[in-house]
This record gives sequence, C-alpha cells and structure tokens, in this order.
Amino acid sequence: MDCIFCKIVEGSIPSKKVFENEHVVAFHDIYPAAPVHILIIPKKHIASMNDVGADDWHLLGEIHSAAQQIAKEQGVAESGYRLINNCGKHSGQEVFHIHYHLLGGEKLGPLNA
Ligand code: IU
Repeated sequence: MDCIFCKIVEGSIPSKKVFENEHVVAFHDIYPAAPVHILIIPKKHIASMNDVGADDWHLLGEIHSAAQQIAKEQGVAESGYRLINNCGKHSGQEVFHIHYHLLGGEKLGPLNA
C-alpha cells in the first residue's frame, strides 16, 4: 500500500520520532503550524475516522494516552494544547492514514480560522 505514514511506521521514510510503542508512533510534523506540532498515528493503517472499525477503538485510547505523555515531555501540558483529527474533504485531511495533531507552545488561534 502506498501510504507515506505506513512508510514512516516501517522506518523506510525517516521522521523525527518522539514516541513509539506497540500500537502508536508519534513524530514531528514536517510543516509545523505551532512551536510544538506532533502527529500521533496508529501503526495500523486506518484511512480516517470514518474507517475506524469495531476492533480499533482501543487504538484511539492509545493515541490519547500517548498525547498526554507527549504533551508533558514537550512542555505544553500546563500551558495547554490542542489535539485535532481532520476527517475528509471539508476538514482539509491530506494524508489518509488517521492521525491526530498535537499543537501547542503558543496561544492558538480560533478553531475554524
Ligand atoms: P492533515 O490533517 O491530513 O491535513 O495533516 C497532514 C499533516 O501531515 C500535515 O500537517 C503535513 O505537514 C504532515 N506531513 C508530514 O508531517 N510528513 C509528511 O511526509 C507529509 C505530511 I506527505
């Protein structure tokens, strides 16, 4: 399957990883939209929120658990951060391997800017 995030999971495309466990990988976004901009993804290929299957829901818990740890490690837990999932055309989703953006490190703008 030709998925850039699957290649990042495999390591065939390099990334600046900040977290990895059995289910989840997290790495710096190549075009950061905030001083802290980390992408958190499941290792399993799931195209979008629309494609999360009955056996996959625990992976979203794993992602949130990773986000809590990463926010602490990146120094934004106290100041605050956003965890965003884009799903489909109207959201602007560009990469069809489900991912959550962890954004922080400054006062963030309006949600629908
Ligand atoms: P979106 O939610 O699908 O719009 O976000 C995709 C993000 O993936 C976007 O912020 C890109 O900068 C980021 N990204 C990346 O970090 N590395 C890549 O090789 C590619 C996209 I392609």
